[in-house]
Amino acid sequence: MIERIKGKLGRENYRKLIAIENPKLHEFIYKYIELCNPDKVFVCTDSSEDIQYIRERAIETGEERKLAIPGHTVHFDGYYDQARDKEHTKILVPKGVNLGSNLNVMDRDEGLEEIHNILKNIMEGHELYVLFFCLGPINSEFSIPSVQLTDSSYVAHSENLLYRHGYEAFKKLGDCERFFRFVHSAGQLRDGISVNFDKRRIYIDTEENIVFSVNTQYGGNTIGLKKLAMRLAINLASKEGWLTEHMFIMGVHGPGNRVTYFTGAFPSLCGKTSTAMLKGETIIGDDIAYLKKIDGEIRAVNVERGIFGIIKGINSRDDPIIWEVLNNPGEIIFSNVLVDEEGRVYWTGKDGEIPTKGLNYSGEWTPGKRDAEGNEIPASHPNARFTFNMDLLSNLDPRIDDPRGVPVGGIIYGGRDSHTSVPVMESFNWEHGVITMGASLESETTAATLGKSGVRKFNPMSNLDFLSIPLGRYIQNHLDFGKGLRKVPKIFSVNYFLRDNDGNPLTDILAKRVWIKWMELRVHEDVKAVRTPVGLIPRYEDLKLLFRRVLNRDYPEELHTEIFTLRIPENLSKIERILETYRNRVPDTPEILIKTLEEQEKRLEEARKKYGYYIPPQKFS
Ligand code: SPV
Ligand code: MN
Repeated sequence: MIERIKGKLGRENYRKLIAIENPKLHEFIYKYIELCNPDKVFVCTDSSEDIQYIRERAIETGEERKLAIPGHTVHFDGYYDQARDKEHTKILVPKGVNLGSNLNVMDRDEGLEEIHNILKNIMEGHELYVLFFCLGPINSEFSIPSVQLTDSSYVAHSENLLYRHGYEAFKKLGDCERFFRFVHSAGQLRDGISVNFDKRRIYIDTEENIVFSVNTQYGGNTIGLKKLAMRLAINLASKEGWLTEHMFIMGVHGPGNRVTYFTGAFPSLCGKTSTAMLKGETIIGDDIAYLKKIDGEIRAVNVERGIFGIIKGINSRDDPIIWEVLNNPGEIIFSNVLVDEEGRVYWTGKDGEIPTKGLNYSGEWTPGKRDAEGNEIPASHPNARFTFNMDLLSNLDPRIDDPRGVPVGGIIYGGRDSHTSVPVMESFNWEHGVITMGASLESETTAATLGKSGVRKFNPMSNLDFLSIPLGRYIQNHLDFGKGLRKVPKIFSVNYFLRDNDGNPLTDILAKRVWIKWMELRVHEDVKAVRTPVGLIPRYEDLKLLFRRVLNRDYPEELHTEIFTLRIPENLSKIERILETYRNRVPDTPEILIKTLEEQEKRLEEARKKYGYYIPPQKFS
């Protein structure tokens, strides 16, 4: 067998591989070379020549095409392969293990058998790329070394932009078992696009820390180090006593040059990246964070080094920093946007006009084009994305690669909620925040996952899609995490999507710049807050000052009253839904969760008796 594998690798690649003295790593790589049977194998080290080779392969294979601006390329995923496929993403569970009904699971033996059958000879005629990365900063207690096998040059190229290179780190590490493993094949391709999407499978084996992904190209299903690694890391973190979260990390700049770090968990397409990118602040990460308790404080690192961001709605006014990057030379992969004959890209919400013809994820496109089901095809998919390394950003926080991470001052939970929560609120304490804000998070579904958009869904910590441990245990881990700290971070909720009775948005997109500054002041107790039955809200006078200072805008008291009115019926029905879920569908729910929600319910009932169903904030001051 080894001779056959050596033949596929060739001398140079074999040399690169054995320079890492790790038998477990070799065993894994050889096993899947043998099974997938690619024509040849390329081992990508951290060298610029190897990284350049992957870039070139992405063009040669047709998975990417060059665009007009130097460094820019475009990739198209298949028409039916435009988002995360939750239905076919499964955690493999050994017999006798029960992860509860909130997770999509499958018997491990059956899953492994099925996926190994699909993988057999799947790479015939393809080149396999072997890549090494480090999740989290290099040389850090947060680091998780990872190896990716993929026959997609687009996936390999994306990962080279999105993650810290880890070949040298693997070499230093030598013989070790604590590393993540990913096997991906795009399967059969036509014009550079996966054709067998009906056999798309993403299977997660936490026993051996391997994720398999086949017959798909969409990044959320294929970029092993992103959401696939996240499932492995949630399981590992639970065993080792830390947290893996669907969170951005940002530095918020307060008075006197103070920088306070926040993490924020939002479901996909709910303003997570745009918050992390707010003007005047600095970014550490926009999607995934590892959190550890170090010396009595919570510290966080960005697992990634690049952004796979949603492009819809990016314009020069609301997202000036990303806009600048996207319109200048630099290494960027656009996916599922519209491309015109001159190689310029367009997306929904971009400044200017969308042309009347071009190429998109459905092929040649003109307005009014319909798909096989009769649906009108937009110029650019709502989940179209850009991929770049964060070095292109002018607002990159200098501590991005700090091996000790940054101290967390505040944690934010946000969702897409048209009618219940106020725009910004602070919890009474850690437990109250974890339970009523994190564990009770609901959000309307978006185009980031396959299926209908706009449906209100329970999504605790915005992390439900990625859980690989029982939900009750996951929440208990959060409750425990706040114990034994010198300084406990404050927990906040935000809601950018509040609407009036006619369905009109109540807050402007720029108001989030004010909410974040208020939260920063609260972390340091620089302003007071108003106690309501559900949490602490801002005082009118503080927001008035901040609106003036941050946005140079007036902030009328009527607006404050409208957006901070406590909506009792909506809050009560939310608690009812959440309690129903935890009581009936989460067998290992911590008792304190039920108790805390019941107490909140009681406070709401009492307030209703005293002040009515809709209570303006002045009543609580
Ligand atoms: C998300 O959907 O939460 C993303 C993109 O950040 S994906 O990689 O698809 O998960
Ligand atoms: Mn995400």
